[in-house]
Amino acid sequence: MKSVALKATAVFLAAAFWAGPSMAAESLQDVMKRRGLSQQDLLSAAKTYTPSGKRDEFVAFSSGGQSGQVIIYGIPSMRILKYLAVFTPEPWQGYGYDEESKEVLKGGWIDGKEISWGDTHHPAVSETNGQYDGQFLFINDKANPRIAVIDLRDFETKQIVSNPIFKSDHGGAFVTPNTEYVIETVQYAAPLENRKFYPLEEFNEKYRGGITYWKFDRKEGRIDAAKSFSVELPPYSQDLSDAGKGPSDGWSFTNSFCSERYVGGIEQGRPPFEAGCSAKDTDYLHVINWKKAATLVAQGKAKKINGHDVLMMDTAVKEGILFLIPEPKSPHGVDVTPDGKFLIVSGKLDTHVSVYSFDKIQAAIKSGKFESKDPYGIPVIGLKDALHTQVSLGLGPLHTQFDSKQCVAYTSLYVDSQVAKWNFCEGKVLDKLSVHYNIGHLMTMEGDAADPKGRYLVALNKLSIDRFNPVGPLHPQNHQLIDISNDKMQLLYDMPLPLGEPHYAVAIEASKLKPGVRYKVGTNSRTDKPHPSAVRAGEERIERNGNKVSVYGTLIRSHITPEIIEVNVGDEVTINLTNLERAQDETHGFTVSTYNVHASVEPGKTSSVKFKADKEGVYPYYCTEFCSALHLEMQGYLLVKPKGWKPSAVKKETAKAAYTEADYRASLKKIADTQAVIDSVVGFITSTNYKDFPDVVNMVEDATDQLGKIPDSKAKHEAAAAKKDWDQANLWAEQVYQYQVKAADIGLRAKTYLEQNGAKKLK
Ligand code: K7E
Ligand code: CUA
Repeated sequence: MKSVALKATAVFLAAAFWAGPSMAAESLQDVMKRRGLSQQDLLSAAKTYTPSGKRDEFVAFSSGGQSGQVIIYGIPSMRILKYLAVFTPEPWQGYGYDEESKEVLKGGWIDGKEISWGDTHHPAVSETNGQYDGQFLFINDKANPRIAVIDLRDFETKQIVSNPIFKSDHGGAFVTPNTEYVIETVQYAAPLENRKFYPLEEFNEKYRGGITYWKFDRKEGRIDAAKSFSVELPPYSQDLSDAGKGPSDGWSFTNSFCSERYVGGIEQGRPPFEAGCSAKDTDYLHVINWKKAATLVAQGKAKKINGHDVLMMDTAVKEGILFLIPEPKSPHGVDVTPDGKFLIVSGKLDTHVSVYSFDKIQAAIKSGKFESKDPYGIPVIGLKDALHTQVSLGLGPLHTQFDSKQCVAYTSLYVDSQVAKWNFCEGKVLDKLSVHYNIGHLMTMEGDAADPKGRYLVALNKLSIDRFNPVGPLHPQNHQLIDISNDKMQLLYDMPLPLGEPHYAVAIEASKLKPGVRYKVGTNSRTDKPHPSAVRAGEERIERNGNKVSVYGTLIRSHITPEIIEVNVGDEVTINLTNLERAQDETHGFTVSTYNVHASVEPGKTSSVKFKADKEGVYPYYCTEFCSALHLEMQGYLLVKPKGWKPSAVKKETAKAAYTEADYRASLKKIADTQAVIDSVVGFITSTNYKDFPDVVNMVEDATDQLGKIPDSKAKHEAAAAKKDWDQANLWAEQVYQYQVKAADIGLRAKTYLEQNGAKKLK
């Protein structure tokens, strides 16, 4: 309690010092003048500023680009909330440093080799009836074709699956309206068989594109690889995809570029890829009936390639599930409108966006009206027969997102560095806003769902050149927040994003996310199952089996049980730790000096770290999260004994008596004073309707836990005092005080919470 009093005194002194008459508070006008702010700036600030303690309306999940992670931030505050570990080891979360997460990362190994990074592009939130449900998040790795599954109940990556037949991807992750499947498409064509070499001269015959439909098992919260399948596609550089919804549910659409099938070779005197891949005026939009494809696969019509079901092109054509439509010109992305009636494709090298009508496409298919076949025999629907309208928006149109207002869409213009607001039903431009350099994707709130929420748009700009304080040649990315609630778009805020290039992002209403704050005690968070090595208080132990040492320990403020681990050099050591806390935000971290392990053990979680104790010596271990006043004391020793070491070789020195009876009396006084504080806090809490606040109920339980440990230590200090063993008496009295401090700490937190959240006094 002394520290609390000291802190209060310091704050008081500081306030007295600064509040002198010469330092009168600045008025709003003063601040505007001093910082050079306009009325417009103030309006923008008012639209984004989120006061202390207030939360955001939307939560964005942004791809972390080359970092292989996901970046989570709030809208409109643009405050970063978390870097979520996905494809790349991340020490804070213990990701790649504890055994449970290593298993997840291992799921993404390819050909038995570890891959410790990813190039994330497109996150997707799971959907129910085409609407974001806030349960899961998926994201792809373009470099090493993989998809990750993140559970939004705890914001942890649960699974990584690597594509069995692709060598790169881009068009992932996109979900079907009920998240039956997660879509992933090839980017750069290659032979589908693994470890198969064909020269580029055989590109047209042996190289292939494709689309994979990963079956998602919502109950398990995992992709079911065995029930997933692919459709073989021509080597056309499939780009992005989108799933149909509403009337177009059951179909998926994939744009492409380089349908020239150009293979480069500037070394042989041929024009480079960029020229050869953009020679034609049109590429192909792929139209696929995935529901029927799934049925065909179930009927055994797929071929096994690398042990995976692939519906081959000839089968797909024969069964009438695969069609092409010309699309101008080197397009990037395809976006299905919220009503599912239209698909929008932008040609990077064309000023137009093309709006295709799903009805017209279906009519052409039904009547067998095709203008030609591609070299692989796939029927091609005439552009005119599928088009609803085309609108000229500007230079370098890329991606499209939707508003809550009917027929209103926003398209990024890469070359013009603008956002175009337009009406896709009537085909007319409504507004344009200049953004900073080279916008790639853009994101509206739930803007690719069946029921977009409007309000805000974020421009994901590729360059940030002169926008922020310079940090060297490698610049952060720039996410610009734009208000779209009025007819005219209004730029509000620039946020530097310093972790890889976020290609795409999705934003969900914050109220749809309800992540937990603790696990059921003893949970392996990566499998969502009880951890076999979890223990409860009192069950801690160390077991040896040959040279394998298993530690079953617990963490609770402020100690690690066990506090000493003795092993022999060469032993294989596994330390399993269960965090027994129930209080929110009481995470303990764990590491052992120089053994390159780390775990983040949130309340209830069980994590394990494993290493070979290959060097004799003394290695401290400790808790890495500042969890309590005695956090620094949350420590222990790993003693790695050399071969042949014998305890008899050491002369034991007992510590000299250091404490006196007076010390013991002083400790008892301190305990009594602290108890008085605790009693007053408990009195306050129980005089309110605290039971209506689940968070407080948890804190109270936690504090009660701490207090429950006191009688044992109290009996010990009293017994020692009776024997006049003042050392032992003092140490156990001190332990009583520790439990009190932790209880008081939690109690005060609960009291503050009640005061701030309007708890009522009970009579
Ligand atoms: Cu950069 Cu969607 Cu991969 Cu466009 S993608 S910008
Ligand atoms: Cu537990 Cu610090």
